[in-house]
Formats: sequence, structure tokens, C-alpha cells
Amino acid sequence: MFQRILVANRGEIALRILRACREMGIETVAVFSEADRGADYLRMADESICIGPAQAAGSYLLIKNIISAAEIGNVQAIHPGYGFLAENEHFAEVCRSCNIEFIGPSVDAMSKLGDKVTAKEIAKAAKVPLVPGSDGLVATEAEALQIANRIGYPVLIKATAGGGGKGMRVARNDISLKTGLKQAAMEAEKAFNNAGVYIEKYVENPRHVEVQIIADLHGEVVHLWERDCSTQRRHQKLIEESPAPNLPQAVREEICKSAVRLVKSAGYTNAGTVEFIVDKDHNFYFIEVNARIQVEHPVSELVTGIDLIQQQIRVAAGEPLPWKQRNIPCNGAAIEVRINAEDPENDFRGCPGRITKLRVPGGHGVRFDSHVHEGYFIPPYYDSMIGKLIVYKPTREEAIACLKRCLDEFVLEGVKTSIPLLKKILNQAAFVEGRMDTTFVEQHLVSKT
Ligand code: MV4
Repeated sequence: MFQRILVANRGEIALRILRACREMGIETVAVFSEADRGADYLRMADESICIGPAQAAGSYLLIKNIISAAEIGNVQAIHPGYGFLAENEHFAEVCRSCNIEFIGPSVDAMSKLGDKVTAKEIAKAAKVPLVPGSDGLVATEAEALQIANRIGYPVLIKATAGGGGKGMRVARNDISLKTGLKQAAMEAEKAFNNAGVYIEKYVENPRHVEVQIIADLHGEVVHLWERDCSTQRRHQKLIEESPAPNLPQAVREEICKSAVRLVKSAGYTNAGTVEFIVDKDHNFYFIEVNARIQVEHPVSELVTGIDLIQQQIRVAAGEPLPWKQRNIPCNGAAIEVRINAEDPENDFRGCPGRITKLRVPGGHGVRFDSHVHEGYFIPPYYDSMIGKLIVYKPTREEAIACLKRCLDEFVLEGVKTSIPLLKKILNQAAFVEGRMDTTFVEQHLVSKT
């Protein structure tokens, strides 16, 4: 096992990893930017090292600074958390060439799954259902028109280097397909340095269901069941839960088994998520793999009883998975809401500033994963998420009641937050009845623009 790990991240996930390491008896090195200097959570580390200015491009995203800190800190491994460098192949490669373990998948698996067209090829070979669409990249306008007319409109144009909704275009006829194709390719070239695009049938109002998996270095892969992450706006998840409500047990088992087949045939290791969309008739389709630990991992931890961060560290150190699939339960219902410092009156833009008053709810089945405290200053340089409130109860109904109570109990003054929006969502019939899809927040609760 590793004796000393560097945490290449900030905020709540840095604290989550520092806590896991402390429990495992692993020493930690934290890194911080000028904006995070003196932050409370850094005291949980054995050592902390400044890696640059507030702007992430010069600190949390700057590989040479992180590697320098790892050398100075004398660590054997780096945990990247999520965001920043978590899915950066080059970073993983540099870590390992410096003889520092990157706590995540191999470079080969990352690059194969990071390219959506290649990921779809692997999924197809593993008999994982795909949305009908182009066989690989579309090379010409004529080819795109031919495919669209075969599968029927509407279609969705996606960037092979994309993900998380970046550079997608819906086309409902030949004319919008032609313009969308050019726009998507240009956007993809600019954003990812890769203009490659492909086409899929556009599934209207889908649910977003994703499967948590973890794989060891000895060929064993297990899933930790699924999460429903349909409650989102503009590709920002707001609420995630496990198990997914109203998903027939047979469908659920098929989705989870599909995810394991895909991960096995990609030779993927460590923790990851296989993302699917599910249509009204419960047909499910593979969308992409997220090659990292995700924000919403706690709901899977609660229903299974497994500490995913600890397990990531164990498998990265070469330990075999300690359970078989049949020993991984899914008990009760867990729901997470993201507390963001954002201003609903100003287009939900980040709302940096000082937290002048904070009272965090507690009680049976309540978990709050956050690095913030009363007096904490939310810097303007990073994303707006300041914490995650997660509840765990025997039933979904009880979890919703608990979540409502917690949000009523929450006191957070000084900055505007997502709490009022979350309360509204919890009172929506579509949510209470588990009939959410990826469009319901935008359709019913906030303007679409
Ligand atoms: C889709 C889709 C409908 N049809 N693909 C958006 C992010 C990326 N991960 C995949 N996404 C979608 N792909 C087809 N063929 C709808 C979405 C989608 C979505 C998916 C998951 C969660 C939220 C979403 C919000 C809007 C669109």
C-alpha cells in the first residue's frame, strides 16, 4: 500500500480524499493555489504545497507544478479527484513516467474511451446497445444526409472528442443538418483540437442513468448499481440518486451487466461511470464513459456500503477487489443535492463571496460533504459547487421527506445558493413520482434561455 499520496485537487473532493487517506493510515500532501492559501481543509493534510496563482491554468491544471509538488512531497501516488486533470491522458502518462502512480485508469483505456467514436466501437463489440447512427465519423455532408434520412429526423450531431454536452447540435431537417454539421465541427476543432463529429438519432426527453463500476488490476470488474442523474439544467446535474426510481428490475440488471461488459472489454481499471440514456419505453443506450470518480459517487457508497475513494486507492496499489458481484447489495435509497453558490436572478452564474452564517443540517441518514464553514470566502476562480447534501433512508419517500427537512433547516447567508431551486424541484410531481427526465427542470422551473 502507498505510504504517501498527493491530492491534486481542491475543495470538497480534496477534503473527501484527505479524509479517506487519514482513515487508511496514508500520509497526504495537499496542493493549493494562491486563492486557496490558508483554507481550513488543508489542515487535514500532513503537508501542503502552493502550486501557483488563483487561475487554475497556472496551478490546478499545470502539470509541471503538480509533478514538482509530488517530487518535493515525496509521494508514491496522485489522486486527481474530478475535473481539472482527472481525465487528462498526458497527465496520467507523465505521472507514471515519473514513477508516481496515477490513481485512475491506464492511459490506453483513457484514450480509447475518451474518444467517443472509439468508445462506441468497443461498446458495439461488447453487445452494449447503441443509439442508431453513423458508423464512426461522418466525413462528408452527403454521407450525413444519407444517414439522417435512413435513421430519420431528429438527429443529434456530436463531437467525438466532446462529452458532457459540449459541441452538440440537434437537427430536425436537411437544412439544419447541413449548418449544424459545419457549426459542430468548427466548435469541436476550437474546443478540442479535433473536428471529428458523428451522428445519432436524437432521443427526445431521455432519462440519464449511469452505472458505477470499479475494476482491479487483475481483471475483476464489479458494478455498484446505477444512479439516476436526470435532474439537471444545462448539463449541470442538480440531484442524483440511487437506485433509479421506476426502472424495471430486469432493465436495471441489463444496464448494469452491459456496463461491466464494456469496461471489461476496454481493459479499464479503477473507478469509472458508464453513462446511458433511457427512453420512455425503457430502452437504454450507451452514451459515454466517465473515466474518473464523479461528484455523485456518495449515493452509490450509501446504498452499497462501499467507500469508493478508499477502494480506488486500494486497486491502484494492486490489491484485488475484496468482493464478488453477488455480495454488493443495493439497500435503501440515497439522494444527493448539489449546493452551489449561484444567483438564480443572474442566470445562475457563480456567486462568489463570504459565507457570513452557516448552520448545516444533521440527523439520521444525513451526510454533508463540503469544505466550507462560517466565514469561508468562496473564491471566484473555480466552479460554483460548495457542497453536497446526501440523505440515506430505507425508502425513496423517506429520503425525499428527509431532504426537504434538511433544506428547510439549512442556513447559509452571505451568498445566493441553489437551495431555493432544489426545494422547488422536490415539490414537483414529476420528481416526487420519479418521472424525471433530462428536460423537466428547464421545462417547468427555469427559463430555457
Ligand atoms: C443524447 C441525447 C439524446 N439523444 N444522445 C448530453 C451530454 C452527453 N453526455 C450526452 N447527452 C445527450 N445525448 C442522443 N442520441 C440527450 C443528451 C442529453 C443529456 C444526457 C444526459 C444528461 C443530460 C442531458 C441533457 C441534455 C441532453
